[in-house]
Amino acid sequence: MGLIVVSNREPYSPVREGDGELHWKAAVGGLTAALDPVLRERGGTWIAWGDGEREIRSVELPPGEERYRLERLHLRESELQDYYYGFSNRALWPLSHYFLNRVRYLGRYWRAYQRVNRRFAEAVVRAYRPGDLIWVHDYQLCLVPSLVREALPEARIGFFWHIPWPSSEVFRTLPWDREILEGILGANVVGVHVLEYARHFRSCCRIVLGYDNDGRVVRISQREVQVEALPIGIEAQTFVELSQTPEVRRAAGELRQQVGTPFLLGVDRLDYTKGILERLEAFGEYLGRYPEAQGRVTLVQIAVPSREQVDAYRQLREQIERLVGRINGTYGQAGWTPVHYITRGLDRLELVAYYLAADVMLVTPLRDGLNLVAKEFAAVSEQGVLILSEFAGAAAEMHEALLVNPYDHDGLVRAIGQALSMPLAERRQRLECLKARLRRFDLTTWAKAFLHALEENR
Ligand code: GDG
Repeated sequence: MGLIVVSNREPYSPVREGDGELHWKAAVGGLTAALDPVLRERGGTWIAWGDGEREIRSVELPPGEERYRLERLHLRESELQDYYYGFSNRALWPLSHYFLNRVRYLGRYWRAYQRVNRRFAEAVVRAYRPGDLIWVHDYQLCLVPSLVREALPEARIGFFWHIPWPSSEVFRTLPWDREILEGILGANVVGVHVLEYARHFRSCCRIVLGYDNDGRVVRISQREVQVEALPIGIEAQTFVELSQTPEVRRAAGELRQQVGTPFLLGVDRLDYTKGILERLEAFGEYLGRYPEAQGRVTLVQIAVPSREQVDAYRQLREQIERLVGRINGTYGQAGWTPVHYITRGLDRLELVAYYLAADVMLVTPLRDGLNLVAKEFAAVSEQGVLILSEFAGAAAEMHEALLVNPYDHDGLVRAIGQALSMPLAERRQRLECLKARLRRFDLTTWAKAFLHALEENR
């Protein structure tokens, strides 16, 4: 039985080197890491938006091994604007993260979203062979399950939603709430990260569509849809191995020397959901309240710009830059800069070196589907402290972190103090518990558990 994976982003991107030759580079991120090995093993097709190299519609991957086929859908610039930057990132993204003040529900966006989802569904139908499993990913592709179901009533279709599922009171503000739900319910199995999201999803199905639910199942007249809470894991072993290489240990040592003080670390896509401003404000406040900390602790914030075509992201970047300037201007001294702010993406080795070198990791999103950074840090760190927002899905399984409410300014300031003064034995003990769980439920376990649920579904 083959597997068909459907996602907005490609698992490998085409890159032209200086010599003009084309190379396929594995994309950074969980999805490629999780599903590339499964597809290598089972064979099949990955369908995604082909970003660049428009004449290449199909390619065998991974380079040199040719175990599965990537089908690339080319989108017109206007389609990309309205389907991706528009409906996906100006409607569904803020809606699901409870940012109703940022949503834009435009008919133009919705029409493009329908059109592009239809093209993805057609590609699935073309690639399908009887017995294949189909696994559709994320909020950009909600309509694909039902569109494929219409053409292939017997197909086994899974859908995984990687971001939070909001309360029905919030979800109902979407003018196309019914259509989105019906789209997803074309699947046999719907996966989300945590129980709370599964509960919200089922109650949306009841309140918006009038479908009953019974335990984990949503009942539709002819069928049942299984809703599973399956938090994604990371390649824990790979992260640990990387952190033990001489290169990374050397880089971590150099970083500690260069920063010159113990340091707090933030690593995020530059996104308003990640709570970067609130975190910076809390750090500024901490320095103001405890003058003895000035010159003795630093915040390193890595914020990789994303979705810069959306105004909200550009504005946020400016706000962050102003605030960093203000804190550094207020508290900086010769030889010490309070906030080191980095917007360049790091390669994986560098990132792991930062995790290893940091004293405290600040993962304080206002809302986050899961948050992989929290898991990566806990896998790598040997004596650091993880401060984690209770509004990140990861908090449901990482009880040994210092859990904080990122909206509670004073609480955040206190947590910084508590983390910096935590005894070594306690830090190690908390990390040990976190690491044990990360090893047990890693990325491979996650992919296998979902596919198992899909195979077993009747
Ligand atoms: C969505 C959901 C859910 C970051 N900077 C660099 C870099 N990264 C990597 C991290 C991590 C990934 O990017 C970010 O993952 P997150 O989970 O933190 O956040 P989203 O991108 O918003 O992901 C989220 C996830 O989907 C999976 O379901 O957890 O809730 O929003 O892996 O390491 N990697 C490198 N350089 C960087 O500078 N190499």
